[in-house]
Amino acid sequence: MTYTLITANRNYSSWSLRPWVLMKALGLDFTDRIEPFAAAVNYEAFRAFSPTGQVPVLLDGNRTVYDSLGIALYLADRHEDIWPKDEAARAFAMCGVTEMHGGFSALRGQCPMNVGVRVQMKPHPVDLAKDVARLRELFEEGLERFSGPYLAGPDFTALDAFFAPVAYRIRTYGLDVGNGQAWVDHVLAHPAMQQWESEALAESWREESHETETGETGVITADYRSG
Ligand SMILES: N[C@@H](CCC(=O)N[C@@H](CS)C(=O)NCC(=O)O)C(=O)O
Repeated sequence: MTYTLITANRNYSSWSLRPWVLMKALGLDFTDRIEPFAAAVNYEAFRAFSPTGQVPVLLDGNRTVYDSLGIALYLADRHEDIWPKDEAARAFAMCGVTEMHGGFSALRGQCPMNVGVRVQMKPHPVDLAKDVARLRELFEEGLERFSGPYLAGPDFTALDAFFAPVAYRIRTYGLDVGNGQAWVDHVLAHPAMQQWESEALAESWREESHETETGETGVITADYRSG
């Protein structure tokens, strides 16, 4: 029996992208089920399959595994290569994943993922500037210590998956991550990320609250969505 991974809109759903790209990049077989956002809040509808009323959710037989970090940890118990093998790289990856999961709230709040759109941003408030500086530091450290092209060495791991939505945000909002841009370019060119992006651009769903949030960050200079 294969897994079923339930995710939402490619264009907006940053938490969905994490396990999706991890499973794709590692070649794990799964049925890909999309539950698009139908409203600004989808709690009641999503409660039909998710205890938190949120996506992503992984179904493994009759077991429901939820939360992007819960899913990554569950998969790591069953499959090799979710974490780097090298002990130092593994420690770096685990700390980075948990830092992303519990932190970067200014980045998440002020730069919502909107894959197909480009924005000329207003000047960064202090909290966002701190998050961007920390991203730059983390990316540069990973690339320098483990020699790239991924954040914790030669292979795509959970660390890259957890920052994959950030790569789209960096491009959408033109955030400066210094030499960390090499990772952004590399991960955006990964076949799994290319697939996610082409599906995002083809989507015809538009969710007003996400669009409004993006518009508030500055001036929209391009929208590559064709759907
Ligand atoms: N901590 C959760 C957060 C999940 C989350 O916030 N998911 C959003 C979609 S990206 C959601 O389902 N929102 C419900 C809604 O928009 O109604 C995780 O890591 O999976």
